[in-house]
Amino acid sequence: YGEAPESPAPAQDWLEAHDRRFGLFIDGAFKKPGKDLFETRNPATGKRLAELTEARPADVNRAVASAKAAQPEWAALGGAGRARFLYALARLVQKHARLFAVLESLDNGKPIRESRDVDIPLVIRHFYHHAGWAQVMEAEFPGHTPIGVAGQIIPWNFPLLMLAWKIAPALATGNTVVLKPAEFTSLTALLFAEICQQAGLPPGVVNIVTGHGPVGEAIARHKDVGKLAFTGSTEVGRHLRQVTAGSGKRLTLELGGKSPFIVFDDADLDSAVEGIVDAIWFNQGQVCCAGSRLLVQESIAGTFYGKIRNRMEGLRLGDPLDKSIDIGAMVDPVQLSRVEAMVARGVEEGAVLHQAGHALPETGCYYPATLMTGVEPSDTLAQEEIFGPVLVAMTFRTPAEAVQLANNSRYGLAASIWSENINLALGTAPQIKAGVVWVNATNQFDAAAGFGGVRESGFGREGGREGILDYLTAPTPVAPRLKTTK
Ligand code: TXE
Repeated sequence: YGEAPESPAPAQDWLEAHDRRFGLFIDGAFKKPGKDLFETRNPATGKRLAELTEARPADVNRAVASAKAAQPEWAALGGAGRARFLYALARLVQKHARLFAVLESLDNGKPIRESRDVDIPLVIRHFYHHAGWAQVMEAEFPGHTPIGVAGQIIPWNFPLLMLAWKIAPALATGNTVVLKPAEFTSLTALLFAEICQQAGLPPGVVNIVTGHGPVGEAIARHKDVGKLAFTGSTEVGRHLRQVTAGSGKRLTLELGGKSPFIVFDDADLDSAVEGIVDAIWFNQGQVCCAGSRLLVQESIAGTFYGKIRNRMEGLRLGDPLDKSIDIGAMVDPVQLSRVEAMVARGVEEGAVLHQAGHALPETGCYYPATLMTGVEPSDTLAQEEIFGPVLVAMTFRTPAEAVQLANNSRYGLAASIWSENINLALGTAPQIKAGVVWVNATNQFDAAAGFGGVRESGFGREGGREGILDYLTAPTPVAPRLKTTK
C-alpha cells in the first residue's frame, strides 16, 4: 500500500458534489437539506466536513410510512429475490471501498489501516453472508414471517459496520428499515443510501434519517415500528427499554462493556501483548467489547507490564490518513474530555498512570495509549466503561480468583483468555459471564457468529442464525389434529 498518506480527495470530491449539505434519505430519494442543520466535523483537525439535516417528527413519520408501504412487496419477493439486492449492495460497497474507507476515517478519526482492512471488508462480508441467508430463508425457517418495519439506531464507533450489522439481516428476512446513524458519523450511511439507489433497491426498503437522540426516540416510539435494534450506551438502552415496554415491539440492545483480558502465568507473553494492542488500542479503545480490564497472574505482572509499556512506546499516533498510524483521533471533543476526566479520577483514587510518550498533534481529539496499574476491583476505573485507549490492570493469584474478578462487573459482553494450557483455558472460559470468550485471541468477528451480551451489556444477537431469528416472527404452533372415533 506504500507509505504516503492516503489522499482525502475521493471523499472531498464526493462531499463537494453534494455541496457539503445533506438531506434525509426517504422513500428512495434524498430530500432537500432541511432548515435545521447540524455539523459533522473531522475530529483529527476540528474542521467541518458537512452539514446534515436534523430530522423532525414529521420526517420520521414519513420514513416509517414509506418503510411500511414497501414492506409487503419486499417480503413477497422471496428470499432469492432479496438475495439479488443484497449481493448487489455487497458488490457496490466493494467497488467503492476506498471512498467508504477514506470517508469513514475523515468523519470518525479511525486509522485508515483499520477502516480499509477491518471495517469495510467486514461490511462487505456481512452483506454477502446475509445474501446467502436470504437464499435459504424459506427452507431454513419455514412458516416464519418478517416483523415488518425495523427501527435501527447505531453508534459512532463503527459507523458503516454497525449499519451493515443492522440492515443486512433485516433485509434478508423481508423487513424494511428506518435507520438513524450517530450524529457524529452519518456520512458513510448517506453514501450507503446512494449505493441503495445504484443497486435499484425499491424505494422505502431502506430509509436513513439523520439527527440527535430525539430522532432515535421518535423511531423507538413509533407505533408502526415492530422491531427496534439499538447499539449504544447502557443508559440510552435502559431508557429505550422503558420507552418500548408494553408496546409489543421486539427489542434488541447491544450496550457497553468492561471486558476482561485474562493472562495466566504460562501464556505466550509476546502474543498476549499483541493481543492487548488489538484489545484496547484498536479504534482508540472505542470498542464495546474492548479488552479494557487486564487481569494478570501476580507472578508475571511486573514482567508483563514492562512488555506492555515497551510496546506502547512503539505505537504511532497521528493523522488517521497516514497509513503507518496505529492510533488516530477520538471521535469528538466530548468523548475525549470524558476519557480525560475518568483517568484523572482514577489517579485521584490511587491508580498509577503510565502513558506512551507520543508527541500529540497540536489540534485534534488525540489521547495517548495509557496503562493504569495499582487499581482496586471496586475502583471507578475497574467498574465503569472508559471507552478510550486506557487499559486498567489488576492482578490475581489463582484461576478461581481470575474468574471471580472477571465476573465482578455489571457488564458481560466479551472476554479473552491467554494460556498455553488448553485445559486451563477451556476450563475457565465457560465460567465467565460473557456473550463471547476468545482463547489466545481477541476482537474476532464473523458475520456467521452471533454477537451480543449478557447482563447490562444487553440482549439479542447480531450475526449468524441467532441474528436472523431476531428479525423473524416464529410460526404459530398448530395443535396436532386428534383422530376422533365415532
Ligand atoms: O452514546 P449514545 P454516546 C458508550 C461509551 C460512550 C458512551 C456515550 O461508554 O462513552 O456510551 O456515548 C442515539 N433515544 N457507548 O453518548 O447516546 C444517538 O443519537 C434514541 C458504547 O454517543 O447511547 C446515537 O445514534 N436514541 C457503545 C446512539 O443512540 C438515542 C457505542 C448512541 O449514542 C437517544 C457508543 C434516545 N433518547 C457509546 N439518545 C457500544 N456499545 O459500542 C441518544 N440516542
